[in-house]
Amino acid sequence: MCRKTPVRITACLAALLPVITVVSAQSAAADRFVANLKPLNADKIGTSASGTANLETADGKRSITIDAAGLPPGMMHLQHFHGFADGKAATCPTAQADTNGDGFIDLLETETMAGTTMLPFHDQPASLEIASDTYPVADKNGAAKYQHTVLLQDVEKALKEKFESPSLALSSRVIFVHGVAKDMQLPNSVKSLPGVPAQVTLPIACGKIEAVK
Ligand SMILES: [Cu+2]
Repeated sequence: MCRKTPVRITACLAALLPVITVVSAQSAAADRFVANLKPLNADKIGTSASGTANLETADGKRSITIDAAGLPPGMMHLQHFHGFADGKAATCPTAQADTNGDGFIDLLETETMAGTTMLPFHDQPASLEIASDTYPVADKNGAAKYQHTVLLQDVEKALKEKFESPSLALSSRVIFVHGVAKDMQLPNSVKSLPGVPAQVTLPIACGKIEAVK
């Protein structure tokens, strides 16, 4: 029982403190997004890549974690979110994306459904530089882990300048992981960016980013 003596009042306040802390933690809930990465071109490349991406905002920073497995081992893999500058919803390509019918869904064939390469997941996402040697490297078992935190305002500013995109619009983006071994034989019909071998850009996994409620 709380009697009105100074000592008792302090004890009563102390008993209330944990309740107050819990309430404030709930009101500051972070926004979270996930993408379940599913294999692309698996039947052609002989490995089935998959994984999970988590994107979480707190205190003006966005932390991104991508755990992938089944990747071609012992090599670096480009990974980005792709989307449309006008905010139209991007989707992962289906078999219909293989417009030249060669059995591969190459980078250029993803554009109708998934838009263009926007935000890279390497050591400097806000640079928006696609060419980098700091993308994650798959270990000998084909597993790769990426963890990075960016200032939300830096990324939003960069995307706005390059794409005139009003916001991150994460729910309208898809994440791609790319790349097969450089000595893998691919038909000439598999297209890539100018000057970049198709082995580097071939999509091997894709996942739509979705808000976690
Ligand atoms: Cu990409």
